[in-house]
Amino acid sequence: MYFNKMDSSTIAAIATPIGCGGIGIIKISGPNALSIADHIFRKAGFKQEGPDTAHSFSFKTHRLYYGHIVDPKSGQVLDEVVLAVMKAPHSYTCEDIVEIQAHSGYAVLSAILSLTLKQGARLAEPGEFTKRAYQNGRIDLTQAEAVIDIINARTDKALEIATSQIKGDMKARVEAIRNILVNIMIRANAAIDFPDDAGETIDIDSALETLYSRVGNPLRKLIEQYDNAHVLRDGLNLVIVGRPNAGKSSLMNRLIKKDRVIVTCVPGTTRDLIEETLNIHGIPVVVTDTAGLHETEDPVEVAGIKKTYEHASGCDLVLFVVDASCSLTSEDVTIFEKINNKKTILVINKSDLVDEKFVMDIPDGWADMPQVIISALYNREIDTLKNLVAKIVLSEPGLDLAGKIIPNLRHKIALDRSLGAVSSAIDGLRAKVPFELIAIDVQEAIDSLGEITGVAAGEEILDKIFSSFCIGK
Ligand SMILES: Nc1nc2c(ncn2[C@@H]2O[C@H](COP(=O)(O)OP(=O)(O)OP(=O)(O)O)[C@@H](O)[C@H]2O)c(=O)[nH]1
Ligand SMILES: [Mg+2]
Repeated sequence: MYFNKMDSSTIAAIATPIGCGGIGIIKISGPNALSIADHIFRKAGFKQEGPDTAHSFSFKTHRLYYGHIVDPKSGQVLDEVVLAVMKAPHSYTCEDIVEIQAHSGYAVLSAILSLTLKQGARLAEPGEFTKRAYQNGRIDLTQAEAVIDIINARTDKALEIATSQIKGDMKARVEAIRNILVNIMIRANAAIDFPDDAGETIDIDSALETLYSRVGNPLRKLIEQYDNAHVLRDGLNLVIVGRPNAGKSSLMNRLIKKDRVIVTCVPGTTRDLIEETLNIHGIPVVVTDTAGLHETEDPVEVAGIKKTYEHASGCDLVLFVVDASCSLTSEDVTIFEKINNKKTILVINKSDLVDEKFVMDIPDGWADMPQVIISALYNREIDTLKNLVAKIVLSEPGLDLAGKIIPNLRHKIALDRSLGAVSSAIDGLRAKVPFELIAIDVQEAIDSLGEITGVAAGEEILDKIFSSFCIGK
């Protein structure tokens, strides 16, 4: 496994959010964690002789100790605490860990943290505790990433994906595929070293079959699962577009169930992108209200319209709002043409202004768009629209999460690269190119998979992953 320089310092950080609360935790990890705790903790009932609290108290592992944090210089008691002790290697980082459970307030937590620093600990960098768990071989990179996914999960489905990953499901799948490639590589190397025996070492047909069905197919499946289900992990980007006054902002407010966006009868009310998050049947959704799209010279609107199209081009699903109370205009047609390549729901708004049997007269080319007739003003059929959004997302093949492994974007990029190299190795074998060249492709496929678990991940990848963590994790 690739490990960057091991750091033998003892690190400390506040592990809970800063603010007033019942409990705040300061975490210390490293070879001096126990001695630092020993110097600043006075066990309840311990008779202090002199200001220094160090009493060579012999901590037992996986025990809680009740007592006080005391400044060893002044003898001042800072807080009443519970100390959790986990000795190496049976801890989160595989190092000695002490967690000080104090009261949560900025002053008290900062004071205790600075005491630990005075005793020789160093302030932990973001994600450094998890990085140490990785460096000490307790978890692989996918499991480290799952930690942050669990922290960030906004819905139960996102949490389900993250917990499967922290259990090591992704790691196991990738390692299984990688091992098959490693075996092929061993045989390819033998064939290169002993070309006369190549026929015995490599059976081309069985190598082709293995590369295609035992490596290529599972890689394709994982990539497909990313494409189908990444919205459950990363969230669905939903954009509301339409002509001015179609009722986009009214719809936005209904979706998020609050009066977040200004609604007026003046066309061109919304000028900028307005983003909110909501949960639709377990799917985390980021919904964006946008400026009304039409021909205009107003520089503010022009800027807003440009932003709208840019944003819509990168979204997962468009809600295209039109006004039921009047016929479609050339502006509606222009909007449709610009968003035509995106997955879109036609939202026919202001149903309260038309009769019950109303059917919108739409151009032939629009017939494939699923549609829903709503009234944002009267809150009619908003749930039908939400159900349709969920149906469109969840009806993607492969969205039944049971037993499925959903890669993240970083994994998907590496999987793509690995599959590309495998395809090239298959082409090479068929074309009977020398094993030396095929071995290069197989090695690339192996290395790309190694990047996912960390076996072959460079410092840059590690920094990128761990810097996205919060301090104290
Ligand atoms: N009767 C009726 N009026 C609606 C409905 N939805 C919105 N309106 C009205 O239409 C007008 C425009 O609504 P907005 O939600 O501001 O429309 P918009 O599409 O955001 O407009 P811009 O921000 O200017 O692009 C307001 O007067 C709303 O009250 C509806 O379902 N029925
Ligand atoms: Mg608006």
